[in-house]
Amino acid sequence: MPDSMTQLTQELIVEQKGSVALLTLNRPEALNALSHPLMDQMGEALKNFEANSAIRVVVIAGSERVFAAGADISEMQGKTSAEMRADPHLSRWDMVSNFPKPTIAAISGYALGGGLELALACDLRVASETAVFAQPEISIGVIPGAGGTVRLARLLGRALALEMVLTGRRISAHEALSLGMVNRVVPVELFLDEAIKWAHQISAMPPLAAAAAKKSVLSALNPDYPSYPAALKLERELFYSLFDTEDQKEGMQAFTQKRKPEFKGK
Ligand code: DAK
Repeated sequence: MPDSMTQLTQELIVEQKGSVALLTLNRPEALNALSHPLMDQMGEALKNFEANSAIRVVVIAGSERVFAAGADISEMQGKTSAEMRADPHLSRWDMVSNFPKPTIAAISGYALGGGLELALACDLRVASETAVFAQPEISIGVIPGAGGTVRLARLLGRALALEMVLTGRRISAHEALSLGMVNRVVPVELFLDEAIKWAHQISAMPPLAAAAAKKSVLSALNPDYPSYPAALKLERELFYSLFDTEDQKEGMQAFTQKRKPEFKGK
C-alpha cells in the first residue's frame, strides 16, 4: 500500500504512515464494539503487516470518545459454550499478542472488557486523560476471556486484578499510569499524535533488534517458558544472533564514526 493511502473498510480503517501502520476501530454507533468482521479485518491486516518489511510498528487506535466497549455482546448473547469454543472468529484475538513487531495502543475514552484486553495485548499503551479502563464482564454473567484476568494479574498482582474482575471497577487514566497499566498519559487532543510519534521513533530502530527485544521480554513473561535461566539463555542467544545482521555492523560502525546509522532491516 503506498504511503498515506487509506483503505476504508466497514469497521476498521487501515492506513500506512511511512513505516508505521495505523489501525483505527470504526464502529461509532456501537462504541467500537469488537465485532467478528472487525476482528477478522484486523487479523487480515496484521497478517499483511507481518509479511511487509516496510511496516515496522503498528498502532491500534479508537476515537476520542471510545477505544472499544468490548467484544460485541449482541454476537455472543445467544451462544452455547460449545458454540463459543468452536467459533473460528475468536481465534483472531490472539493475532495481536502473537504479532512479532512492536504494537502501540492509542486509547481515549472507554477501554472496557475486550477493549481493555485488546489494549493489554499491545506492547505499549498511550492514554488520553479521558481514558477509562475496566473489565465489567462479571456484570453480564461472564469473565474476561481474551487475556484480561491473566494479563492484569501479572501486571497488577492478585488483589488489584481480582478487584477489577470481581467488581468491574473503573480505573482512570492517571490511576492506570500510577499502576503501570499504561506507559503515558497525554491531553486528549494529543493521544493519537503521541502514539504515532512514538511509533515513528521505534520504527527508526533496527527492526531485527526490535523483534528480538520483544521476543525476549515476552518469553520472560511466558509461564510456559521453561525457566528463568532458560529465558536468560534465550536473551543471550538473541543478542549473539544479531551479530550476523548488517544493522548491527551499521549501528556500531556509525557509533564509532560519530554519524547517524542507516538501518536496512537486514
Ligand atoms: N457490544 C455491543 N454493543 C455495544 C457494546 C458492546 N460491548 N457497548 C456498547 N454498545 C452499543 C449499545 O448497545 C448502544 O447501541 P444502541 O442502543 O444505540 O443501538 C450504543 O453502543 C451506545 O451504548 P450506550 O447507549 O450503552 O452508551 P452509554 O454512553 O450509555 O454507555 C458504556 C457506554 C460503554 C458504559 C456501555 O455501552 C456499556 O456498558 N457497554 C458494554 C461494556 C461491556 O460490558 N463490555 C464487555 C463486553 S464482553 C474472547 C474475546 C473477547 C472477549 C471474550 C472472549 N475470546 C477470544 C475467547 C470479550 C468479551 C467482552 O468484551
